[in-house]
Amino acid sequence: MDREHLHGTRMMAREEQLPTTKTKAQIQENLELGLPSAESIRDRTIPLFNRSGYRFSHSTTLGHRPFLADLRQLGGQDVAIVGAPLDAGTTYRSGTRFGPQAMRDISGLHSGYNFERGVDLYESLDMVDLGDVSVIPANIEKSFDQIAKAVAYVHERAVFPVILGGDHSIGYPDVRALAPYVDGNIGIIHFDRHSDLSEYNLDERMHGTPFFHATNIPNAPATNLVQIGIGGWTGNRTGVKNARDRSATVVTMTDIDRWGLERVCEMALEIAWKDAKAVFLSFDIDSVDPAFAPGTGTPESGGLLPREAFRMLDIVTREGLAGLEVVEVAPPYDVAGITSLLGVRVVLDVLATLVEAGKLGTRPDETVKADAATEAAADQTGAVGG
Ligand SMILES: [Mn+2]
Repeated sequence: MDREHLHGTRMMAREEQLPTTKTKAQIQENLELGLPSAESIRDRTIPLFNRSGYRFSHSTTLGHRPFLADLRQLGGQDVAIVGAPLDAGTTYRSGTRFGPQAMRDISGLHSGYNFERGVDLYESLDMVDLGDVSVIPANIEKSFDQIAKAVAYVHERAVFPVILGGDHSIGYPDVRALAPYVDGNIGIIHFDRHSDLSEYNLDERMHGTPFFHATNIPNAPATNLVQIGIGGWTGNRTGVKNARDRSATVVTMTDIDRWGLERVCEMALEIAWKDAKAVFLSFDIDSVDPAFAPGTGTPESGGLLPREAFRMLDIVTREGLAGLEVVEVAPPYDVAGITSLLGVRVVLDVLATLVEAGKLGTRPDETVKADAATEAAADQTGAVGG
């Protein structure tokens, strides 16, 4: 027996005979629908937005909103959901690449209607899910380029982006994407147990570094950065030095206990909006106590209660936002999907406040008026439905 008699040898020859016609057509279609990748991506068959379901599934959408397969159709909608399934930035426990998928799955529980708030989000907002950005798992800088280009495209089309992380390193490309579209300064309101202001973790830009690099962007000064919920034993000293040097505002859990939620949030609004034209909201799920949000890479006890987080989000969101990211949901450590559920809740609550505040979509009272007008018109024409 020699090499030629091996099944492996025959199958190597066979592979060359297999057609590639449909694969090539699919690649071409994915590039057209999903747009070309960032310049740093050498493999030009990879689209900016993953259209194939390859590797990270997006078999469902957030809240069963329509999946916008063709990115060229973006524009005119109110909200675009963008998955950033990245965990290359995690320094210890990875798993956030499954965050977007888990949040989309559990979001099937929701109807878009909230009795307590008197809002039907899906009546008030035209929401689409764009699926996931094609991130490059082994290269965080290329992933940043991809996420920044994808989210910038959403801003360019004047749609409000909701970015589902992903680890917190995506905070940097998310702000980088926004910066060119704001004619003035950007404020950042950042919920977290960790200040994420180091220049590097382990010699690279990782999930403890986003706000160092974001606040290097000329129109995103650290003086407009407010960090809420910081504390515990997983912080590091280099980030604190940077916060001090750059005059960032750090609100600890002790501050929240001492001054109360309302006063802390009013102050956060003042600082974030001071001489700023837009505010970006970055919500790290680990700002909530791990009793309620165990599915995260760097849990830290003594965080916010969910009801505290909801009240605070309602206050800091009222003046409007230019974008939202929910990061650090790591499903491998989750229990019964409660962390993913909380992540979805943050998205829906923030959107509800933006709607109620008249900052996004159609306010509930306007929806009611429009319905009444439609019914009145229908009455007049006699075309009344059942
Ligand atoms: Mn954190």
